[in-house]
Amino acid sequence: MVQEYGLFFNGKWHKSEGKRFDTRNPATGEVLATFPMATPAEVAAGIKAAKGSFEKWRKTPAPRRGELLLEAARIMKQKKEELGRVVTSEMGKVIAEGRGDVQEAIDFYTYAAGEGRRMFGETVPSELPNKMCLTVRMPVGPVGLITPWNFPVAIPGWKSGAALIAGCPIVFKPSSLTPLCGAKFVDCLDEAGFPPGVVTMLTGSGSNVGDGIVAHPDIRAVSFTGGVDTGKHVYESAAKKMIKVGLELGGKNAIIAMDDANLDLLMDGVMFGAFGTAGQRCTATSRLIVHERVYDSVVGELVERAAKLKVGNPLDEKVDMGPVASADQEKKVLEYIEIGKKEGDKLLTGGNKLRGGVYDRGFLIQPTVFATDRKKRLANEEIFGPVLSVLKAKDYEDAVAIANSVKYGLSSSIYTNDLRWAFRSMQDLEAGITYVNAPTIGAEVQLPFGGTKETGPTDTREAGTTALEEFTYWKTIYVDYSGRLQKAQIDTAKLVGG
Ligand code: UN1
Repeated sequence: MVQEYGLFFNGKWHKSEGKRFDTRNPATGEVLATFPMATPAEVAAGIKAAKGSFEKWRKTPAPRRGELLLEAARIMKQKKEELGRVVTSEMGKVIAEGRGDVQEAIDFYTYAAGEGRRMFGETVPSELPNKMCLTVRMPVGPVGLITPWNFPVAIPGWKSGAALIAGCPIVFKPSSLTPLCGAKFVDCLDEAGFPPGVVTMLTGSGSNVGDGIVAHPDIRAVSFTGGVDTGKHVYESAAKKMIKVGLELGGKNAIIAMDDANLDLLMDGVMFGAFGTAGQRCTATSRLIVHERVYDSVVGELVERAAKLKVGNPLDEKVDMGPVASADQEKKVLEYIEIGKKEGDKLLTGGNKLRGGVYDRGFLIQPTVFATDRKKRLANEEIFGPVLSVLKAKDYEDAVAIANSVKYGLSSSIYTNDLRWAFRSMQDLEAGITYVNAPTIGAEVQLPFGGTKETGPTDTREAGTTALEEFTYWKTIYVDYSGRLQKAQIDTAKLVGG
C-alpha cells in the first residue's frame, strides 16, 4: 500500500482537496508515496496557522526553543538509519551519503539549539549620561522555506533550524521530487513537540504553492535553494514586499590542480567532489583546472578512476554512485553530453546512460569526463550531474582566471603544497568558499555557507552564526534613566565637566 500524505499545519496532517502526485525511487521507478498539490485555500490556511502561532513562539524564551530543537535532533539521531534510507530511496544518493544528509540536519539542529543561549546583541556606549544603548535580534515573523531535492533533509534542517531558533514559524515547501523526506522530517519536528502552527509543510508546484508562499503578505522572509532562474523570480517577488530573502543558487565549482599537488590526494578529492551525489550538489566539482605540466598524468589517472566507479542501486553499500534524481535530470545531463560532443569537446570517459537489466528502470548515467576549454558551454554552465570538465592552465594566474571566468561563485578549491598558491588563492578565487587540498564539497554546519555573483546575494549566509541574519532584524534600544529629557547631538556642550 502506497501511503497517501496530506498537508501539515496547525500541529497535524490534514486531508487535501488538491490533485495528487507520486514520488518515486529514481533507481527503480517504484512509487514511494503520494502527495497533494495544495490548493490556494490550503496554502492560505497553512500560512494562517503559522501567523497565529507567531506571538507565542517569539515570546517563548530562545533557550526553551533551543530545547525543542535539541529534542528534534535527538529524534532524528534515533531514526537516522530510517531517514537515511528514505533519502537514498527517494533521491538516489548512495546510502553513506543518505545518512550524511540526515547527520547534517542533526548537526545543525544541535548547533542552532545552542544559539538559543547566545543570540548575542551588542551594548554600545551612549553619548549621554545615564543612558544605555543596546541591540537585540527580532524574529521577522512567519517565513517561507523552499528547498531542493539534492539535500532533502539537510537543507530543510539548515533553514528551519535557523528560523525556529530565531522565533519564526516556518512554512516549508519541499521539492516535489522529495516530499517524503520532507514529511519524515516534519514528523520528527512534530514528535519533538513544537507548538501547533509553528511548523507547516505544504506540497505542490513551485508556480502555485511556492509563488503563493513567497507572495503572501504574512510571509516575512523567504529562504530558497535551487536554480538561478527561479531564484531571480523569488528575489523579484520578495522585493515587492520588501522582505528578506536568502538565495542559494547555482555553482560551477572548480578544483585547481597545481603542478606540485599530491596527485593521489587530488584524485580522491576529484572523485568525491565530481561524482559524489552523482554530481548533484550546488558545490559539486564540475571543473578541474590542471597545470599544463601535470595535465597528461592527471587526465590519465582520472579516466582510469572514473571508469572504475561502480554505478547502481544506491542502497547497495558497495555502489559508488547512484542514479540522477529524475527523468528531467537525466534528460538534461544527456543533453549536455550531446552539447559537449557537438562543440568538439573530447569525451574522455563515460557519456552514456546505462541500459539493460535493472538499469532500465533507473536514471543511471556513467561518470563522464570531458576535456574542454573555457569558451565552451560545458566549461560555463551548471550541469548538475556526473559530468566533469577538465581544462588546461598555463600557470597559477591562468588557472585562477579560468576559475573566475564563470557567472557563479559558490565553492572553489586548490590542490598544492606551495604556500604561495594556497594563500593567494584564498584571496583570488571569487567564491563564497575556498578549500585547500580538499574538494569543493563537504561544507560544515558551524560555518557560513553561500556564494557570490549569480550564486546569490552576499548579504545572507546559511549555517554558522550568520544563519540568523536571514530570519531576524536588528532592534536598537535606547534606555534613558536620567529622569530628564536629554537630546543627542544637541546636549553635548553641557556634558563637559558633568
Ligand atoms: C548543496 O549542494 O546545495 O558542501 C549543499 C556540501 C554540503 C552542502 C551542499 N554539506 O557538500
